[in-house]
Amino acid sequence: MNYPQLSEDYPLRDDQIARYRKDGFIKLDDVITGETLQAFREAVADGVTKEVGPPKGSEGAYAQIFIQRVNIAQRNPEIQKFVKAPRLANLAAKLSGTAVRLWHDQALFKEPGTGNRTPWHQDAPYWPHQDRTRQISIWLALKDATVENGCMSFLPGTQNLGPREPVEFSQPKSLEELAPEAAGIKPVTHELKAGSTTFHSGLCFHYAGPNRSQSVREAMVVIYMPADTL
Ligand SMILES: O=C(O)CCC(=O)C(=O)O
Repeated sequence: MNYPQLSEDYPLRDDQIARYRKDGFIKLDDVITGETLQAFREAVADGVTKEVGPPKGSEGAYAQIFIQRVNIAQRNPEIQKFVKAPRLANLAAKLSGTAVRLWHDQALFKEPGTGNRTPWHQDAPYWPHQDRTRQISIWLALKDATVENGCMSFLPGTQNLGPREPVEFSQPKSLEELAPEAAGIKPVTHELKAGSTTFHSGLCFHYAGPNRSQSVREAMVVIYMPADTL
């Protein structure tokens, strides 16, 4: 089936672009909606179940944070159709101000009970690129993301601090240790209804809370890098 929404442009405003560049993140509502959202969610949920089976519970500290399926779209044509949507790539390009290409995708499912807090971190320090300033991630809520089930929080302006050490998720560090200059900056927490998104810079510090709800927190993340990345 075809989903016309995937190739239609989202009505992004100039003030939203300016806000992303100032803060290093932005919330955009209703990026994927209706039957397109339903099909995207089903494709990812089915794909994750096929790859990992039913929830297994804890397997060490990292596994307790979330079920992570990196590049699931490469293994699953149904998911690929959504991950490669021009609507998503065009938003990433306009916000970051550069032509982009797909870097990777990941399904991140935080299980109830075992889904611990995702520690404060930046993304780009984990990546091998020469220039780490312009990567951008879309975090799409496949189901409503709330404080109770582990939505994301961001530290505005921290994309300007430059890359810090990559954080070992099983041995989290405090923000004071990672970025003492960020003391006093207030985190912004974004609950999202299904189909809404946050976009964040690969250098903006962020974390997600634990899942204290009764059901899985389902998110799909699509990460882009500048087209000329080496
Ligand atoms: O979903 C999460 O728990 C963390 C996601 C994250 O860190 C990211 O998308 O960069």
